[in-house]
Amino acid sequence: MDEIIKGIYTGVLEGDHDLVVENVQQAIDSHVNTEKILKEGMMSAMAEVGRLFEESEYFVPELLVAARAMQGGMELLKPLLVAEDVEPIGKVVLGTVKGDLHDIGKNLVGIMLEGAGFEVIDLGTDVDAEKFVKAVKNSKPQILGMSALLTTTMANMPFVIEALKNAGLRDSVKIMVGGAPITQTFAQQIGADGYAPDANQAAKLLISLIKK
Ligand code: B1M
Repeated sequence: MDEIIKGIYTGVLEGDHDLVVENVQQAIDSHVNTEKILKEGMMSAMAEVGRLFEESEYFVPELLVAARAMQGGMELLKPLLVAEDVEPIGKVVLGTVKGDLHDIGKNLVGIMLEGAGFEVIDLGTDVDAEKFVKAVKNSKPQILGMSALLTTTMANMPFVIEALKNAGLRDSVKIMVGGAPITQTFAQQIGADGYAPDANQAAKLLISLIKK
């Protein structure tokens, strides 16, 4: 691992926001590939943070500082990933489901979708069915994207789909779901139109859904 990527990795792992920001900026200035910064620097460190949490070596405070450090790096990367001054090819309403506060993956999906030319309306985290329905009604997106990181909160996804049906809006949007515990089988079981395992695939999936 080269020094800059190592600095980013260590910064996320140790929750050192300044170290991440400093090294991401250096990586950008040195024209290091954006995907390398994201995957080898930040995402692999976050996977290690998750492992340490599982092993009870890290606790919630360590997760929080690691997340803050990663968000700092992502803010610097965002302008490189987002398409500017282009006519949007579609509109997406995005949110993390009720009871779930994890937003790094969802934010990354949002950035990649913006990069692919979509207008993204981000409802944030802990979004209940009523708020999703209201956003679909008011903003009329072609796609609704739901993220969940907990096995407990993924169970809230079907309630959103049910609420859309009850509001007579289910056929007006395609539904994409994702997040670490979500699988293609789960997506099919709950009646979603698509599942993407990561942010890159999410952009590809959306383009194919919108063409349908
Ligand atoms: Co939490 N947490 N956490 N956490 N956390 C996990 C998810 C966990 C797996 C850790 C572990 O045990 N190894 C575990 C869940 C276990 C389970 O349910 N099976 C867990 C737990 C238990 C908890 C708490 C319950 C801990 C507690 O309080 N005791 C608590 C719950 C709080 C709540 O939400 N109500 C909690 C809290 C937190 C923090 C708030 C401290 C913090 C989040 C901060 C934030 O997001 N702003 C946090 C963190 C950081 C994590 C880990 C370490 C990292 C998550 C992350 O950001 N990954 C995580 C362990 C892990 O993932 N290895 C863990 C990086 C991100 C880029 O990946 O989010 O997977 P990811 O997103 C990917 C894909 O999943 C996909 O694309 C993304 C990019 O490629 N994707 C989509 C995501 N959404 C998508 C939507 C799509 C398509 C693709 O379409 C719409």
